[in-house]
Amino acid sequence: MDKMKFLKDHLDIKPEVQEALDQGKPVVALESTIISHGMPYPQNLETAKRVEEIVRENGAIPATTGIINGKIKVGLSAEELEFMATSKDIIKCSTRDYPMIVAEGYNGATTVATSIVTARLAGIPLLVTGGIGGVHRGAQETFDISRDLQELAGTDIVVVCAGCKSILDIGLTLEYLETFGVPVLGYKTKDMPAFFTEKSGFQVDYAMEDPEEVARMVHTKWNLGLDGGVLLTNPIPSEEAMDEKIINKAIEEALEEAKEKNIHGKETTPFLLSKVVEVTGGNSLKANIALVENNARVGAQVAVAMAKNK
Ligand code: PSU
Ligand code: MN
Repeated sequence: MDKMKFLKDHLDIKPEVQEALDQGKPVVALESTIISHGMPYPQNLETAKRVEEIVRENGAIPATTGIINGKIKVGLSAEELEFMATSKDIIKCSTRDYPMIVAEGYNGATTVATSIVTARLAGIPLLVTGGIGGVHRGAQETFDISRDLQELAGTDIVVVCAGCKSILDIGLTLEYLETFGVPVLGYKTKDMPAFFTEKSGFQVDYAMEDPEEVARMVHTKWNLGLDGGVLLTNPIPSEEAMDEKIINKAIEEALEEAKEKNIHGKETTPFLLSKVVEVTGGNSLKANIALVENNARVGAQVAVAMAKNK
């Protein structure tokens, strides 16, 4: 089988993204599970568009990833973005689902894991998301560890996120990343953020003062032959952060209900996320949008610094 020919037929990189890549200009990859399964319409579409705008305002080209009719998209048109935001016929695509969705011509929303796979195919070294998946609470029993961590560990990429929600076991997630050699950086902070709040109670490995410092660190890693990803955690802006007690209570409630209903597998994360939104009456959605926008700004600035520092 000719791999090059296969990719030519199945990988659809938007011309402006390909042009930027050819010229060594900064590109920011973006995921689509947050659009199709992570936020309600119309906020999902508005946020996806705004995030792309912010990436441009900060000097980089946005490349939202997704799979439409089996075509792997790197950069979506306005119509495709709208499709990802409104269609009910979109599978949450993690790594094990990816070949099936492409082979059968289905639609797939890319998680962090498959956005990394897609960015790797296209040659994009930076991805912006809201929150990364990780080691779930009780993983000692369930073995529920997001594929996001493995793809991050095995790919030369920087993933910018606002930490992870405490629907996960943040301590175990950090241990797992340490085992796989993934540096966890804090953007202007030594505190590991917890998505809705600025602090999780855990520390990151290193605080980074500016995008240039991140770029220097990342290129040093790769030049040393230390292949694999870097996680840059960027805390939610303090004025947007949620009250820790309220959010923790919502998460506890969500976890309880998931247990009662025996929710498991790929349904777990979307179930917990939508429960939290329900329990907090939409306040968490507002915070979610603010932190994703903030990640887009920092991610684009880091992509610019990485393109300069090559
Ligand atoms: N965590 C969030 N918001 C999200 C997700 C996780 O706070 O939208 C999504 C991301 O797409 C992430 C995926 O890659 O869920 C992880 O799912 P799982 O735990 O099933 O691997
Ligand atoms: Mn899982």
